[in-house]
Amino acid sequence: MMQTQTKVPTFDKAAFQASVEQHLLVTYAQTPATATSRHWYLAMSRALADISTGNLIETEQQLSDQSCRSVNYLSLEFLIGRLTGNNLISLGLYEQVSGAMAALGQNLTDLLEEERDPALGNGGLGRLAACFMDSLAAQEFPAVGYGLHYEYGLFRQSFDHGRQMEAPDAWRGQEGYPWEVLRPELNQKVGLYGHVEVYTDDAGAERRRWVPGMQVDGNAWDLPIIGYQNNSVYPLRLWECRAPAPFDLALFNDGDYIAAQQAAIQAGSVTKVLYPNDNHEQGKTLRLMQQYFHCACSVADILRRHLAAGHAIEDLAKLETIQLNDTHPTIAIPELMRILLDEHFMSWDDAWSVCNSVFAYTNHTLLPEALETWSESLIANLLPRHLEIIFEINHRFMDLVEAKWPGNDEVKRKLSVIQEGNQRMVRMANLCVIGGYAVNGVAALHSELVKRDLFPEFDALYPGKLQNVTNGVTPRRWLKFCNPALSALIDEKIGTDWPAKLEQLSSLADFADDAEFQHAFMAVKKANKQRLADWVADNMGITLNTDAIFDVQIKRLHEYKRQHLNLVHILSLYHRLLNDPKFDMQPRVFIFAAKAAPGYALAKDIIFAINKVADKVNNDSRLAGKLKVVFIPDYRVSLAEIIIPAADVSEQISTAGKEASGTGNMKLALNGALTVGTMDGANVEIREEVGDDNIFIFGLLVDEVMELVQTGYQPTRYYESDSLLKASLDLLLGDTFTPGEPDALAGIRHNLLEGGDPYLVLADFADYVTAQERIDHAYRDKAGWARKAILNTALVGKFSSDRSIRDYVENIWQLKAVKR
Ligand code: 26W
Repeated sequence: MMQTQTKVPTFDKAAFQASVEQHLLVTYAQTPATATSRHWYLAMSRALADISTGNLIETEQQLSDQSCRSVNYLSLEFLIGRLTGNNLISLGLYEQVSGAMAALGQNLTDLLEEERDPALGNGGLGRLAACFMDSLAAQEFPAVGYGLHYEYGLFRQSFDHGRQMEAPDAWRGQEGYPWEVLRPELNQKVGLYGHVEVYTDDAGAERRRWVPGMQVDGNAWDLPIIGYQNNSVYPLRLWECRAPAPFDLALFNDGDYIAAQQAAIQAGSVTKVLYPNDNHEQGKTLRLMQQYFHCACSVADILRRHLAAGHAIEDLAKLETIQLNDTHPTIAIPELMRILLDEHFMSWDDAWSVCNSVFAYTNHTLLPEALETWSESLIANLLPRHLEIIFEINHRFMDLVEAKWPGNDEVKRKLSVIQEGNQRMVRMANLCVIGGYAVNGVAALHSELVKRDLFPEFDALYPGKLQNVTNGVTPRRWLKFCNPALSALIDEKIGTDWPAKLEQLSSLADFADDAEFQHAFMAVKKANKQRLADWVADNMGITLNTDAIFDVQIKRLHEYKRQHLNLVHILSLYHRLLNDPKFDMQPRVFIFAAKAAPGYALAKDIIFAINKVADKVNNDSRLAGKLKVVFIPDYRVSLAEIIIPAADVSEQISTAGKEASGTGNMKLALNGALTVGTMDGANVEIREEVGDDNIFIFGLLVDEVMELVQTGYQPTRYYESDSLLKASLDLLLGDTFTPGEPDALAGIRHNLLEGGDPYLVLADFADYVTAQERIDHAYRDKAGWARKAILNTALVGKFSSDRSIRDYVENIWQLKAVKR
């Protein structure tokens, strides 16, 4: 097949081997005789990082010299996953390095397993940021990612008698992470606390400035984002907070030495740990410190680059745009205003017009408990000058609202950045919409709901500001790297350009009915199922039948994602297998993986329940192996890379209107899994692409959900009138699954009945069961299933994050690609 010429650096095997051995000795104090696999992995990765650091510096220089417009992607989370294997693919060096290491007596696949996942994110939002960085570099759209260098990433999860336990995640290990490079010349100083000083400048004008109560250091760590076979390398710049030397602190604290040490200890903990909440906001002071620290370092670094390249501050928006990944970095808006006003002495209007054309904001959720608000008093204490600026922004905005809707106090109350009440709160999303030039949702349906339900007045006030950019995933990690067998098969059929041009997969549709291709495709699926089954056998001691349907639900544990709907369906299968002699089903393995926020009791109860049901079902000989349930512990990117290629069925079963997009749904479909899903998030667009015959849609639509809730949803009605549902839920009573511990699972049933079932599990149950029966029947037709699976892979090219990034570039950021 045709192949285009790719730019790959020439590889000098002997020099590379020498570099690895040099790192082994000099960086890790090992000889080939003493080195473990881990040492070899570290030394090899350092040797590779040496190559990419050179390219990083050269790319930076080129972009600065050529005055290229760039995007700054600000995110509190980048869930990058392991870098070494993926970077080898991007560098185009996988085969060569494999050979070079083999000659040193080392197996590359084993070495790659030594890498710990950098888990600097919770879930979808953090992983999206990682895919976007990959796609920016792949297409050479100038970009810098700005995040935090957490000492501990997302907690490690284990199960103790079925219950989630959390342990700290020291992702860098004792030796440090081999891909990161410290950039001391980029360090920043960040103020906190203190007061606002009014003074008279030389021209006699009254001015205001912030006098911080203390200062902390921001150290910059760069991780290389390596463009796919193009030699461009962009920085993912992660800030680490360090307490400054006590001497400085003592000054700031009026000589109170002990208090200064206390403050230093507090400052040292700002970037200690990633907050483990997903879609739930808690309002903790340390979290606001993290957010401000992140924004202060990043905005200062953006301005440093801009000014160092010789540009005027007034021209900032010509060269830089700042994308806010959800509201977590919102404080960057008043921070930039503060710098423009108080340090560059710009007028309010000039400063505001710069801000207004620099910032854009992505909304990732409509859940009210996830929309960030910060108490006014907390901000007043930590960031007094920023609060003044927020008030001024709001004051001027209220004039705009008054002009549009004269005398309408209700709309003012609704749109105001300040939420009134006994504790006044600052609404970060409102500040983002007012302070930026674009706002986007993350899937077509979600963006419509942002306009219709969340921000209708903003949409009227600023026509065109509210947009959609449908999410995507990087095909390099989520197909080429994680599914090498399928990738090789695709290469054979359509050539090797698809990882950078995923639309090309559509020509695979021509082979959907080709029996030979169907066999090859399903043989790959089977081998991937075996790889997962081996992992489960080795790590969990559970044997899986690879002829069974592998049915996968992998995502954070949350009520709105409805892992408990899946559970109640499993209970219904258990009930039918034991009580209905006429009932038959295709053998099925239900695979779960999910972390619950440590403070989310019901989510943890659902994990416990699934584990307990698994214990019982997996060992019940009456089921003749038809039903297995596996909850894989410690879900993370590297596990997703094993599970996704092995999936037959992808569970995307959120209550309609609640899942903004989903991205696991895209990865699973890309790897040939069939979706069972609601009309929610990007499922809607997946259905549009693959067609109704190749997806199993069920459940209430968004408007039906809303109407049912408004007219008074009564879950007990469903319970009373559906005997299968009743029998299934009642299995949660007693001690069927928790011998000696009766009613240990009853809390979930209670939540669904007396608790009102806030996510309408019972309302969707019957239709879900029907969809699952359709899956069961479809799987019996081997050729029919193969056809559907192939068409899923073939028809989801739209969901490449390369396309998402092009949408951002064309509709929001207005960047030009810069080739190296
Ligand atoms: C402040 C607490 C908090 C923490 C994280 C609130 C909200 C979040 C995130 C916005 C949650 C999140 O990851 N949202 C997910 O974003 C994905 C990428 O756009 C979407 O695909 C998911 O549907 C959405 O749940």
